[in-house]
Amino acid sequence: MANSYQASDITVLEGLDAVRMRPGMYIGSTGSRGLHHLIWEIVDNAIDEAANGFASEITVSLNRDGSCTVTDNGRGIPVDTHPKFGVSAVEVVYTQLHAGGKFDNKNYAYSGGLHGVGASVVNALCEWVTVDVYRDYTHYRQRFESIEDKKSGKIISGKPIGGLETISNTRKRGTEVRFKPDPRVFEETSFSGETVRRRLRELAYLNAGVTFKFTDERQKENNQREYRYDGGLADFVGYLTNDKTLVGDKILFEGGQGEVRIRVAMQYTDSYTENIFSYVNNIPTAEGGTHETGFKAALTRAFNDMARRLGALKEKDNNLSGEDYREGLTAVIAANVQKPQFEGQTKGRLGNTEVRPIVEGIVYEKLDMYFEDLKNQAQASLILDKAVKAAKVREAARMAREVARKKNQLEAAPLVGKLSSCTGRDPSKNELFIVEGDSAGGSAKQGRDRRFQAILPLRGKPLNVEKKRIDQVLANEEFRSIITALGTGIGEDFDLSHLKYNRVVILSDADQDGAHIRAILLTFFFRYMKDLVTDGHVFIGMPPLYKCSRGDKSVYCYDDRELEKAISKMGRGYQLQRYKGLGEMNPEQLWETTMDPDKRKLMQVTLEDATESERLVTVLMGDKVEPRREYISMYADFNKSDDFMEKIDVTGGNGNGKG
Ligand code: 28F
Repeated sequence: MANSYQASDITVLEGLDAVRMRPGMYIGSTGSRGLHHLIWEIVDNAIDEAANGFASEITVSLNRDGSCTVTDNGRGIPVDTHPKFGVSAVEVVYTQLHAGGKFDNKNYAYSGGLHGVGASVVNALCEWVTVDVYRDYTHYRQRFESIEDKKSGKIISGKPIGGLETISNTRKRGTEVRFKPDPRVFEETSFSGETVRRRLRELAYLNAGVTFKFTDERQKENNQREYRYDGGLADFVGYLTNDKTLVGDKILFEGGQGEVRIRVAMQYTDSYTENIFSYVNNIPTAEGGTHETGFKAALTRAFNDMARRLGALKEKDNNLSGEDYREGLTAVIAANVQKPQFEGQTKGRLGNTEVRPIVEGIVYEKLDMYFEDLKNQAQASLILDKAVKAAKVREAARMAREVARKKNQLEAAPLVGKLSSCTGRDPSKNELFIVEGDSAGGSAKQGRDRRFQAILPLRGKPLNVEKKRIDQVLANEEFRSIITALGTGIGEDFDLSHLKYNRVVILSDADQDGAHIRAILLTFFFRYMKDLVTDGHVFIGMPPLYKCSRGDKSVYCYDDRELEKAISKMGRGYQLQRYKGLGEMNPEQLWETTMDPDKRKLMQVTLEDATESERLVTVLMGDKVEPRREYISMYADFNKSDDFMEKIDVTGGNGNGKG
């Protein structure tokens, strides 16, 4: 049969060409996240060397020629000839998909997890790769290229160019890998310095004592950063809470059983929200998973047992809920699992069921020991008092919701009154525009497509929820109308399946007030409806800043760059209108520039970096004035009013139904 495979075909297929044919299988996408996975793959191998105790410093440089260089000061990849393949271990590691040795325990195939696909996948998707090994007082080098065969037009991926060369003697030790992503694979091949810098800082927190050095050769100045945290996770929670008022000391512990290891750092603060950041093998699990549920179950059980022991709970009292004990808690949970299975929309949830009971056992035992210790009694009472108060407030809030629900014919009337709902009944098609100001709300109501677009005008600035308890949030008219309109409930009651609108679009002016209202609404969604954000339902509407017209020709410009282009195209004698606010546009203009799915631009809000977003929400919206003033003076560029947006990782997207 012509199409039967011989053994050789299978090895060829298994080769790097298979990777280039279906890159998404190995790195998830060929967009920005997939591009940056090339860096994380190589950095992972350097971190392995550090985790095994052989390296202490890892450097990453983004070079002017578009390549990236990663180095470590470890033992250096072995250079001896591999018995099975007859080439150096370096060549094996970079040309065989399932290279043996230290990488065995990583799940290679893109089985939902975007991780541990190995260095050879990086090689397959790059124009060229050079590997320098400094080992046994000798400097070796091997080069690989992906070249297009002129005759057949086929590309041979990651081909070794010559063997492993001996360059010179050296006293250096370690491995240096330089690689240039292949523009024939990636639409965009320029790395984001900010993305790399933030991830290296996070890796430094997760790998105590290892120095991470970052250089962005493409920036003129201020392009070097160095991160090293000897306190590891303890320093991480310190960073996450350093703008909050602390309650009690840090609680630190770690443990392991079988193939699972867990490290935990906890810090209570006087804020009302819980911030738990969990990781598996250094990979953020924003959607949680079995390690996180194990941790939460143990925490609830340990605190309820302690509450009864200390008499804070009487025999007849019900247990307090996990939510009560987690109010004001910032915690980092770092699990290490041999064969992690990642699930969920962005593969950010750990699925391994065996992990939950192991983590629950370790965390319960460690917390029980910690609070048995006499020196921690004071802290125990602080946490219990907070939890008892939180339970009372939660009960009050539940009553408030009950009352609201019971009277919702009356109560909800004014709220629904404010809402101009749409005629369509299919949530997957419907959109809710939350519009700043009545005049803009009026234009939006008239300009919209009422079949699938609902309008909820906001009167003035809503309450800043960062400093408020849940009952105060529920008491606020603006938020009550949003909660009622969305239909999901909030906090513990939140249920995404009740969402009435697939897209929630924040429409506010392009000025400071607009940015502040956007920030408050995003804080509210981030704190009380986080899955609305992580599930990709929250968007920022982008009204035009200018209208450039000449004669009967007119162009809407959405930023200064577009304006310059429009002006240069129009030449002299053009008219320029600067839109100060949405209210200045008539319904027709508002529709065609900002609401028409075929013409508008929406920015989808994603929580790429939850830790950073969390800290920024605290700094900007928290009640400690000093950090906010210092932050605003350092970072906010008032001309670019979306400065805050940049920080919350609003990733650009057309959002007109395709995204
Ligand atoms: C910049 C990226 O890739 N560092 C690495 C090592 C060290 C060893 C190793 C790597 C054995 C045969 C699989 C050295 N000596 N940084 C890196 N450092 N790989 S990758 O071994 C590879 C395995 O093939 C190493 C003794 N044992 C292991």
